[in-house]
Amino acid sequence: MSFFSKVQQQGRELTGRAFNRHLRLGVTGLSGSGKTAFITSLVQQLTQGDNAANLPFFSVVREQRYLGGRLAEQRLAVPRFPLEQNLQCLAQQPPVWPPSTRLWCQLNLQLRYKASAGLRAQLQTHSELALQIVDYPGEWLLDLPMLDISYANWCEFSWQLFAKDHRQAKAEAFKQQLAAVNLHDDSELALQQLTDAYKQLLSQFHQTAGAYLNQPGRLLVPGELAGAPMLQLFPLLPEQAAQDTALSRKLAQHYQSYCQHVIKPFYQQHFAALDRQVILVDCLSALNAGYAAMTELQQALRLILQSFHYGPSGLLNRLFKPRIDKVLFAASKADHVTPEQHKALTLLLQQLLQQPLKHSQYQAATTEAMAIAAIRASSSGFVQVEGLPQPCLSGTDVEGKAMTYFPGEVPATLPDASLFSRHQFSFANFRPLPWQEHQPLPHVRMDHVLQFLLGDKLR
Ligand SMILES: Nc1nc2c(ncn2[C@@H]2O[C@H](COP(=O)(O)OP(=O)(O)OP(=O)(O)O)[C@@H](O)[C@H]2O)c(=O)[nH]1
Ligand SMILES: [Mg+2]
Repeated sequence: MSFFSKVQQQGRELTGRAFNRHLRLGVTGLSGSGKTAFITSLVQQLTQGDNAANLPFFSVVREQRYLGGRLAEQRLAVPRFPLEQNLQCLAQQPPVWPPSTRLWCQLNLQLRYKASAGLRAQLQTHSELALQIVDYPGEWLLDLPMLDISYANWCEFSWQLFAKDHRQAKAEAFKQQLAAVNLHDDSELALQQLTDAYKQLLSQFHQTAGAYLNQPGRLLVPGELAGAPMLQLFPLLPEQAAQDTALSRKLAQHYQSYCQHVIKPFYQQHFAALDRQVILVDCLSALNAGYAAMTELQQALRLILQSFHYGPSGLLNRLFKPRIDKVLFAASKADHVTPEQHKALTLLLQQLLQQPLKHSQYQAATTEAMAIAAIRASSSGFVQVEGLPQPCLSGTDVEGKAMTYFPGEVPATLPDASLFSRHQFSFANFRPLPWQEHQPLPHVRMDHVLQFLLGDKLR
């Protein structure tokens, strides 16, 4: 794109922002929390599912003022969110979930509607809202907290984490390898060998249910950075990091470069200018994984959420310092439990987020919490047990076996360690329901999601 058209496009974005016709939606969540499924569903609902029977709570649709959504053009150099490929996965027989995200990508939507009242309703046949959504590998999100600490502090933090029950045994071999290392050898070969060992450990953690905090994220999903020297990065033992040696100096340098040249630009490009945010949390998988997983999930969310700016967006703010004015906390995959458990799931999510929510910065933003399924993969009903109706779910498990069962209750408060020693949660995963292209995707509460995120902008 030429300099002139780039400036023109940025100008259009600024004007749109000033007049509130441009909205950047941030979809935030750890790897596997359901970001890609959420974006796929949201876009599909806005472009093909826009009827009142499918989205009864979305007022612009219910009031028959929604004229439709279409994918807008975007810069050719910007990777595009693979909407069509994701929908193809879901339309396959048997259907499969869209793959995990390996690179960042973006989608622009143009929503057309009739204004409900005021000057715009009288003067214009229709109004438009541009919606921009970005997707990225969840692993990268966990790098944001690294910006706030030094290399030595990161080593301290990492080894405290690796001492936890669900990690300790796995970290032992790498710990021993480090303990025997020559701290004066900062050669390429030594660095690469240790990085490879750490990378292996990170992959093991990544496959451990409930081990969320794996840094640096690019070591797991390097994207375009594969082979870059600053990815030679691992945490020395804290007492080693505190010494001024060739190895600790080199690693501190790589850490600095990683923060400066990878995390900061990623943050500035994709997160610093968000208007609204959805934070997806997969509470049910954490419950399945046990107490240590729940605490680590809470810690990860607290660290991540410190990186965002919240507050009302006045005109000047909107132009020069966009702030997030609405945040939706969504417990994802609510179709893994029966509907009467959704209330408890929402309460559990609120408890999990209690610390970040208490933080004063949120008080300036409007927040809401709900249990949702971006793509519903089960249907709910009742079976008679000893003459009494008992709620149940039916669906197909990942191996293709049909199941009808009661998945169990969701605790409405954060369970303590003793509950996990007495009880094993086991909320199962489902294969997506059979679906035909151009039909609305089945969901739970995506109409509430759309109303909360976009309702006021489409009035
Ligand atoms: N039943 C059900 N499962 C879901 C839903 N959304 C996501 N899933 C499951 O969760 C898995 C991960 O979802 P993704 O959307 O790929 O998660 P992500 O946050 O994009 O993950 P990364 O790309 O790795 O960061 C899917 O493969 C599904 O198995 C949902 O609404 N209902
Ligand atoms: Mg994804």
